[in-house]
Amino acid sequence: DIAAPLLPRPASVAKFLDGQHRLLIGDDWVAAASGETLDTLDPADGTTLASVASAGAEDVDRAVQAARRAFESGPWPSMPPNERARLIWRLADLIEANADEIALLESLDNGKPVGDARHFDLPHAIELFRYYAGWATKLNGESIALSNPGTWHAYTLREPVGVVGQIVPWNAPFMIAASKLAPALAAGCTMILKPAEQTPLTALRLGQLVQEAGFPPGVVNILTGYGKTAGAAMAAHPGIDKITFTGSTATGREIVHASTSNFKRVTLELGGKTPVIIFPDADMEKAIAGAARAIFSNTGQICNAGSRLYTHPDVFDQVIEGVADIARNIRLGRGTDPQTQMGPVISSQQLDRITGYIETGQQQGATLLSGGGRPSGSGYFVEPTILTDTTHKMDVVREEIFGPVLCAMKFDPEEIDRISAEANQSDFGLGAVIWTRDIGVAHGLARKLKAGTVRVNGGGLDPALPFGGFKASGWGRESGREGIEAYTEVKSVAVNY
Ligand code: TXE
Repeated sequence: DIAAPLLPRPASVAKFLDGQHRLLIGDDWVAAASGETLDTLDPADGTTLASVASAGAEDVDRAVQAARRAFESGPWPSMPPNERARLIWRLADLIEANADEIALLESLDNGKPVGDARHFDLPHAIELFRYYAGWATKLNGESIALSNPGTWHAYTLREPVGVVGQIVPWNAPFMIAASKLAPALAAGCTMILKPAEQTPLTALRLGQLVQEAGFPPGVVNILTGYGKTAGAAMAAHPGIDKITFTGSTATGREIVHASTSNFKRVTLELGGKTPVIIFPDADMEKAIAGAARAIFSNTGQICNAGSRLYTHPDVFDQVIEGVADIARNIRLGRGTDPQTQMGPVISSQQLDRITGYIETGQQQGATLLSGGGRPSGSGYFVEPTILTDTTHKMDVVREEIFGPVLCAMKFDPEEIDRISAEANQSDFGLGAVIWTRDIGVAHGLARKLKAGTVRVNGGGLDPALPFGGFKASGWGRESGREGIEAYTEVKSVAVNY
């Protein structure tokens, strides 16, 4: 069994796990109306970590009422923005003070290496709260220059959209929850957050910190529960004004259909199939390490994981040998073990899905260059895997695998248009990565790629940078100015003087 024995858990984490895990509705932690619970598992060994309340339609209804009261008659939207900003900043401070504990909980629940949670997910989440705390006082409308002015003038207001439902996946639970809560809070919305059933724990810890920070009751409500019950009830509920969702394209489609009940505003951050394009003039050492990181970080469970590698024929062998060498040396293990470089995937379903893709890929003609195996044991582990001889006809190249599986291809170097055409040959359009020292190639290609984010030579993630996708990768953007404006309605006011 490759999962090392469990390390002793710090007292605060053990206490949290042993406690009750209920729903935060208004100012109270309550059981689900049905009394039902669901178990969250440790993906490193399949054992139960904790049981949490499993919310149903009735609980969604109660949470909507609490959020509606807080929005219509509570102090939140009418609170001076600088006071809202202070509360959001206080929440960031509390998260920072508890970051070790939250990172460990995230690692236990999701399986990711605790160092990744502590040094990537948590700092980014904290920065998101601080970045958006600043926006609370800067959300302006405009004075409008009319095309046919008379004795009147006009301006726009940006008002909070209202009660927001936020549905979060399991791959980066705390960070993605932060990316939805922070702008919604700054805009003056009230919200119902639903973490994924596989990873409910850090959202519940966040709920405790929201209370400790002193947010008015009902501003943040947290419902743990299944997608088909709690999530679907949120998407359909007429009392919710906006849904923001990160997850699969199929579920995104269901949410869109359900949300037409009252024409909710909808923001969707869905799947991806990010191309990584390597030119021969690139800094090869960095490009190879970057290509490996892009697909193996978080065990490949990243919406913009670099799952399609396009390499110039002259450096193809060097690149894939380099990436394969890294892959063979990645240390798999339990996320809470500080030696671990790659944790398990989230669930037995995801494990079956990923190994299924690796098999189908080979049946359809791909060559397994490295990995492909499942280490023995009860955890949901899969080796970092590289497939070559892949083509656009294969499922592994077209569909999101959401695991550590790279499809390596050569691009035709004749013209830049052909390279972008191949990279764009996908239903998705979330991210794209370019490695080159030629600024003409970099900027020229960046314009041609149909992707919400283009990274050249390893640029990263930032709260100020809009994030989202073209095509089937979603609707709208999170982060940056666009990310907070998505939580507002624009109102035009015309005044005859
Ligand atoms: O996702 P779902 P799943 C992709 C990835 C993965 C696949 C399946 O390809 O292999 O999705 O994962 C809630 N109404 N991504 O099935 O179903 C659910 O409870 C409302 C990409 O786990 O999309 C959870 O909170 N909500 C991705 C959230 O949706 C519903 C991250 C995500 O679950 C619902 C995760 C419904 N009918 C998976 N059904 C990314 N873009 O980063 C489920 N949910």
